[in-house]
Amino acid sequence: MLWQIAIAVLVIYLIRNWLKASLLEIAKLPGPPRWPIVGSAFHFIGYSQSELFNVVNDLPTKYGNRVCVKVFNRYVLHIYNPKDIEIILTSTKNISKNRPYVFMEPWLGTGLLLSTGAKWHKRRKILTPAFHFDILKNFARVFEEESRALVGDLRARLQRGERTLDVMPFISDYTLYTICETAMGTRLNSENNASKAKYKESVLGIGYIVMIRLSRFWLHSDLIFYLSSMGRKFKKLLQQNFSFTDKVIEERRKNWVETKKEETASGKRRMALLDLLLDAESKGEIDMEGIREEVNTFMFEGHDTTAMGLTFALMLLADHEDIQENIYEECKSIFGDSTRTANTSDLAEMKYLEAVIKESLRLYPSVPIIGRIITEEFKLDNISIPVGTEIVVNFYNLHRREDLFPEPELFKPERFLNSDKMHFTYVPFSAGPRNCIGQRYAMQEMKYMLSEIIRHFKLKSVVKGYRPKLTMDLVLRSSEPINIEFSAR
Ligand code: HEM
Ligand SMILES: *[C@@H]1O[C@H](CO)[C@@H](O)[C@H](O)[C@H]1NC(C)=O
Ligand SMILES: *[C@@H]1O[C@H](CO)[C@@H](O)[C@H](O)[C@H]1NC(C)=O
Ligand SMILES: *[C@@H]1O[C@H](CO)[C@@H](O)[C@H](O)[C@H]1NC(C)=O
Ligand SMILES: *[C@@H]1O[C@H](CO)[C@@H](O)[C@H](O)[C@H]1NC(C)=O
Ligand SMILES: CC(=O)N[C@H]1CO[C@H](CO)[C@@H](O)[C@@H]1O
Repeated sequence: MLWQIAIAVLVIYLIRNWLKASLLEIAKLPGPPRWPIVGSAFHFIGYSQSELFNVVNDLPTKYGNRVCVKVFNRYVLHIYNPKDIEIILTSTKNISKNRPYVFMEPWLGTGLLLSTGAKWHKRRKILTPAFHFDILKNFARVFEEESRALVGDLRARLQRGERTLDVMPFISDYTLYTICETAMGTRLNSENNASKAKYKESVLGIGYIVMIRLSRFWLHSDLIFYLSSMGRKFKKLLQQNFSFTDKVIEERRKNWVETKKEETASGKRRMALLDLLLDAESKGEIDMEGIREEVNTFMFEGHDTTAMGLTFALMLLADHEDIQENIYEECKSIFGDSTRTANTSDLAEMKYLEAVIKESLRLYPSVPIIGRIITEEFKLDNISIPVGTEIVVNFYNLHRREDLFPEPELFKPERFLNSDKMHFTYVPFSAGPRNCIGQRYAMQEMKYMLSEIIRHFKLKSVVKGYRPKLTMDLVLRSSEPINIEFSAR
């Protein structure tokens, strides 16, 4: 008798929930087929990581510019209209991150990227000075050295007869050196070569596992996930990862007291990001766990995004020799016959190169998709969006909307020459309070490296017009190597 009542109560509860949910206005929006209770959970199962990226990108083609995906009792709203995107990105209230980010937490902690509320505010305040214009100027020396070293490395390869190069792993070594030396004040060398390689490997592994976990709802529970082989592997990867960051922190801590004395004495205050964190620690504003979160966050965001940005830019340039020539001519007008490395005032003159980078980030935004969870009810036109709804903003699709960017698949830097400001139709660095804190840093680094490469080499694609299969975790990736042929100018 008792269990019969229990079942009856359960059924009534489920029906009531189902009715209530189906009355929601967002539930009436188009989306993949929904089943009772599970919703569209099965729509995303059984795909590889790269197929999954395609399934997500097909949503607007199939269902329009506001798509509702129901997964069990969660509603995920995918938006593609600039106006809707503006409302979400400029909101100062609903700035919490959604589910995929939660799966990243064991790794990035609640560092700047993932945190919310008061903690996020406080951290953003501590860290914003690390990207001040004057600090970036101080980084110029590192950017110059590293872009020169990169060219030297490429030259040495050519002399050994290695003309073709898989660019992604090569470039990401340099962006990792650069973030370590600028933000962390720690120089990587052959001594920590092995832990660097392991670190990069674990970043890729972690990203892969998070995405697969996302598409398999039964792995969403921590209990089940950590019992699975994937969860165990995840744990192992995290440890490799932590040992590398811990080394970087320890090294800086050793040198920090000395450096601080010296710099205060010489009146030269150059607080790199990690210095700011150590300084905040001495004032009791952050603890070691907090420092580790931020170092992991910045080490990852600061090297992987620019590495992918540079990789896709090089791929597109290799296919467009005329655009390479335009960059070369621009450099020639700036440097004449001099072979000196660029400095910051030279970079300011590289307008064409800037348009090239922007166009490349339009087609291949390093962070292709972001998400939020709504903490206060609001309206999109006449549709009310209840608390708890997850919002997904897909920059990759937005940037390829034919009505916003005619012939969207074509690589045309001219789009960004003398163009009006693109109001929320082009947002590779996001916008609003949670925009990319490293935006200027990233543009500077990419300009340094690309100009130095194009000044010294001609690039050719191994297969003309080749476009790799894409995949994503937090960052947009190619699931196949991108090989480019280099020859000296
Ligand atoms: C091409 C390069 C880059 C692109 C396209 C890019 C893009 C983005 C985007 C779209 C976001 C918003 C993420 C979200 O709302 O979930 C973001 C946030 C962030 N980025 Fe970048 N990024 C780049 C380079 C960098 C670099 C070089 C750094 C550090 C040195 C960095 C550090 C961060 C941090 C810490 C956040 C979180 C900010 C916050 O929530 O307050 N990024 N980035
Ligand atoms: C977020 O909260 C604010 C303040 O309550 C509200 O006005 C706004 O419409 C909400 N949603 C968005 C996406 O801005
Ligand atoms: C770093 O390790 C890789 C292999 O993991 C090796 O090919 C490379 O030569 C090493 N570089 C240095 C500077 O030791
Ligand atoms: C960059 O180099 C040029 C030419 O040597 C020089 O005129 C300019 O002042 C330099 N700018 C900076 C910021 O060092
Ligand atoms: C919102 O407005 C559109 C047309 O303006 C209409 O088609 C739609 O049914 C309305 N939705 C709701 C939930 O009222
Ligand atoms: C925070 C954390 O788990 N750190 C670990 C990093 O990895 C080393 C060994 O690889 C462990 O000793 C740390 O405890």
